[in-house]
Amino acid sequence: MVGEKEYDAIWFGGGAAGRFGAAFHKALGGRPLIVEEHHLGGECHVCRCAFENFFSDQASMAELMRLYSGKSWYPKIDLSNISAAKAAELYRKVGQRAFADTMKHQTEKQLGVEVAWGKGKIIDKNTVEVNGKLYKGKNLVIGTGSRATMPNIPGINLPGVMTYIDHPEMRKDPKKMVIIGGGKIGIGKAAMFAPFNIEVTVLEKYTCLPKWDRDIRNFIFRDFKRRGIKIYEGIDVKEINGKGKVESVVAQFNGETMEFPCDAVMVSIGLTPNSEPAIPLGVKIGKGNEIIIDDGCRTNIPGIYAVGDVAGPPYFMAIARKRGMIAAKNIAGEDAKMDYSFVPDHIYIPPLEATCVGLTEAEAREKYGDVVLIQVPWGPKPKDPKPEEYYPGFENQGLPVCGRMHTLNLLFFGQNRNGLVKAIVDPKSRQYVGFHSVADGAKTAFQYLSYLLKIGWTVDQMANLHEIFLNAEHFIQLSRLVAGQKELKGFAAQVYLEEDYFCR
Ligand code: COM
Repeated sequence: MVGEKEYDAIWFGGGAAGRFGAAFHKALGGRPLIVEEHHLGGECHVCRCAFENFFSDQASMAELMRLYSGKSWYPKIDLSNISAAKAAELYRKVGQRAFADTMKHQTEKQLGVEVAWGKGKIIDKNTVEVNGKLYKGKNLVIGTGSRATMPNIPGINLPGVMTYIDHPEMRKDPKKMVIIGGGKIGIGKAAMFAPFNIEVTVLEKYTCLPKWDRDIRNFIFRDFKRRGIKIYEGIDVKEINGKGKVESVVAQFNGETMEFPCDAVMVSIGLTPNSEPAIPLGVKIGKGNEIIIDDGCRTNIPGIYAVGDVAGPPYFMAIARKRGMIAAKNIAGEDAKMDYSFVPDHIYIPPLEATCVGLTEAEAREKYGDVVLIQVPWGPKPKDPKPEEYYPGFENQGLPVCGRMHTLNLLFFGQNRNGLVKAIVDPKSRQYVGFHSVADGAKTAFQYLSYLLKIGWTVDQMANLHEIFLNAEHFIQLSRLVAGQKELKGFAAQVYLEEDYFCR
């Protein structure tokens, strides 16, 4: 049976890219149809952004209870029975459904975008079949997302091996978890599981968080060391062992074989685009399984677009949504282009978050020579100060981070756990070239900071903004403190005690 309408575009997949793209397309006056089997919003509310937000909030609670327990007026809190599986269960029962309803309501009712619910089959570039009905479209937009990349090693299919997709499905709390892969997913998961009394070890083949600023990396890994999260870099995982379920991970490290006993494994070595449904159309596929697109999200076949993760990195929701928007504009006859400059990045590391945009200090030094750092904390870092004790110079160690923990950090986070903020400035132009933070709540500002970087925002312009003090990222007030200087000096960097954060 052929539907009576011809749509301007069939959006194959209603994830972040397809949902936003179709909504934008409709707003532009087009006739979009989304084809979606499961939920609008894709994996976001099932196992990605929304779920991670919820789960890391739970992990933050647990970590803060541990930190504050018995201090000042806080009662002693017994955390021996806390459960990551229960947190996941709550989200499964309430959060997933609530988000799914919201997406559906917003898309279909509020925005009036049509959705054909069911498993779609692409017949040709103008025809998609759903539940035996044929839908016709002038254009086809593929937005089928990505999946976790799995290493081809023995034991990978054993029960107990998970990816981010299975995380909300946890039914039991593991005691020991090995995380394979120390990218932003793996490092985030490590910080999320550890507060639930799970012993976590991260095994990374190369370097953890290689693209992040050194100070941010140092902060995270120092904090991991203190919390007992072990990290191995340069380690090659060979197999996962177990009789009927995961019992250990075997790896080569410094020429030796090592075995890591565990009852759960989280695989986080990367993402693979789900380009398979589009292959019969003849679209070009890249080495990473991604559909190759131009900067207008067009594939090599006229009338076929690809948006979101299926078109390859950067794997970031804002990029997915924007690819949808750009495809919609181009279908509507514009000539719009993606702009991949100054894309921020973010990791939940409960109880804090790491966020960055622009150049790292090393990249900025290479490009601009000497750069100015506007940073707190700065100066020498005391070795393991105790909570609730005054240290001379402590004011310099304890400034940043508001949000969830607000000023409590200053008193309770003796071990310098209260985050850091760092702006990097080219002193000649007085323009910012990078912003970095470990904080709580600063990610909101980074959405706008990325735009300010793009337009060449200067220290002097920043000094003219209106801060609401206290705030999570401090860039306005810190910049104002130095903006009067004819020759910018900034605040010097943090002096780290030489420490080795990694297992050897
Ligand atoms: C968020 C998914 S839950 S989407 O980008 O709003 O569709």
